[in-house]
Parts: sequence; structure tokens; C-alpha cells
Amino acid sequence: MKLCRFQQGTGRPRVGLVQNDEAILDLSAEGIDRFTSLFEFEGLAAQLGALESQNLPRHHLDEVKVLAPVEQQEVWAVGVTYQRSKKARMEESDFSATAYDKVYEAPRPELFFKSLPEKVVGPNEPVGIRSDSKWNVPEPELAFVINSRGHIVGYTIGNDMSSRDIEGENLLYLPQAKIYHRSCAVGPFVRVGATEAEARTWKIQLQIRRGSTVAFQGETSVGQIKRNFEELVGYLFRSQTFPQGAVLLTGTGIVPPDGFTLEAGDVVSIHISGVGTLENSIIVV
Ligand code: DO4
Ligand code: MG
Repeated sequence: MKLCRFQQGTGRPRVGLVQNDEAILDLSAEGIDRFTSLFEFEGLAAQLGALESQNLPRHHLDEVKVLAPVEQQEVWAVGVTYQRSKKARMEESDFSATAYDKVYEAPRPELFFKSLPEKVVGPNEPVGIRSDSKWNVPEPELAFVINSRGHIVGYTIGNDMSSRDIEGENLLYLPQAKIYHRSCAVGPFVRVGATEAEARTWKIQLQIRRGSTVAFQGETSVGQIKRNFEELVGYLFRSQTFPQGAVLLTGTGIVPPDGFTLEAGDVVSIHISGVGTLENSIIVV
């Protein structure tokens, strides 16, 4: 079962139940128009299942604008959760190699703040590469949608855009490499009712198109994430509160070869088999 936030014309954002990735049932007819309150429901999947049999207004996905599935949730990220990420980061920086090696093995994961909710880029909107960076990549990541009690209520797709030259120069520059205008895209759908075991079978695929050619493509599996999901959420909620819930990106397992950098006009397409496809073009910011 999948949910989305959507808008018709300049109307207010609403919540829809996605049907076969081509239509949505409009839950505002049942008084549900906010993810934040919906995600606090106990037994969410069962309640959504009951709504599916109601005679709700239906819209084709082509007729609406699908919005980022984020209202007031801060977006955070974990890093170095895949071997591939650890290896790439150790190669990009002699200076910080030990830190990446250690954090991969340490009980405490790397966690960092990624985006305020109002700065998150939605599906089909441009994401940015920094004008002062020469080495930029997308990071295709499974994202947890978490309620205020720290329960994972669903899964979506995140793009943790990163400037590798800035990150590689000095670990203290990480916030500049990770947090800038249009550096975080999330969406399109929130998959509800899947267990961790099921999510671990999903494939993550990245394709970067440049004009009519494929400039890079790669694939990994959610099953490659080193830490279990409760462990990651548990650390996020340590000595921290999220009254509106939070979104947590879970790290990248796909890193293009070192000679590759994104260019303006590229199109980044991230597919996660249990969720859908998040697509964004690249602009310089
Ligand atoms: O330590 C740098 C960031 C790691 C990261 O974003 C990832 O592994 O996905
Ligand atoms: Mg990342």
C-alpha cells in the first residue's frame, strides 16, 4: 500500500492512496489531509485497507502534482552503512580515511542533519550541484518515514546530493558538502505496511541520463545495509525529540566511479523496487 501528497492546480496539498502506481484515491473526502496526524494512527495499514473499499474520489496521477512526502518533518541521514560507501570515502580522502573505517565498525552510527522540511525538493523538481564544487554525485537511499514515537510507518526514496571534493578535503566540511540549496530530494510515494525483512529484499537502482545517453547506472540491495532498522532509528531518537516525526535517509550503496561528476541538465532517476521512482534534473546552485 502506498500513499502520496498531491496538489491539483494551486489547491491545498492533500493525501492520496496510490492505486497501481497510476491513480490515487483522495483521502481528503474522509477528512484525512495531513501525513503528520495520519502517521500517528495505530494499525495504519489496516485502516488504509478499510478506506480502499470506500467510494472515494479518484484522480489519475498524470492529472495531479505529486509533492515531497514531507510536511514538518526534519530530514536526517545516516552514513557509511554500506561497504561501498566506506570504500569510496576512504579513497576520496587520505585525511579522513580512518574516521570512515572506524564508524563503519563502531556501535554508534554516523548521523547527520540533512534538510529542513520546507527545503526538501519533490519529484520532478531540480536538485542542485554547488557552483564551488567540481565533483558532485547523487546518493540514492532508502528513507524511513518515522512518527513522533519513533516507529517506522513507511518507506520512501531519498537523494542525499553530495559534493565529494568538499567532503574529501576535510571531514569538518561535511555540512557544506551535504547541506546546501536543493541538496535533498524525497518522494514520490510512502510505502506502508512492509516489514524490515521485506524491505531488505528490495533493489535500489540509479540511472543518470545525459542527453540521449546513460552517463552512469548502478544497482544495490537494501539487504546490504549493515545495521538493522531499529538500531538506526534508536540512535536518531537518543536524547532527541521529533514531535512531528522525521525522515531518515539510510546511506548509499551506489557510488559512481571517481572520474564521474554530475553536470547541469543531467537527469537522476532512483528506483526502489518496493516504493517507486524518484526523478530529478540537475541545476547549478
Ligand atoms: O560520511 C559521509 C557521508 C556518508 C553518506 O552520506 C552515505 O554513506 O550515504
Ligand atoms: Mg548519503
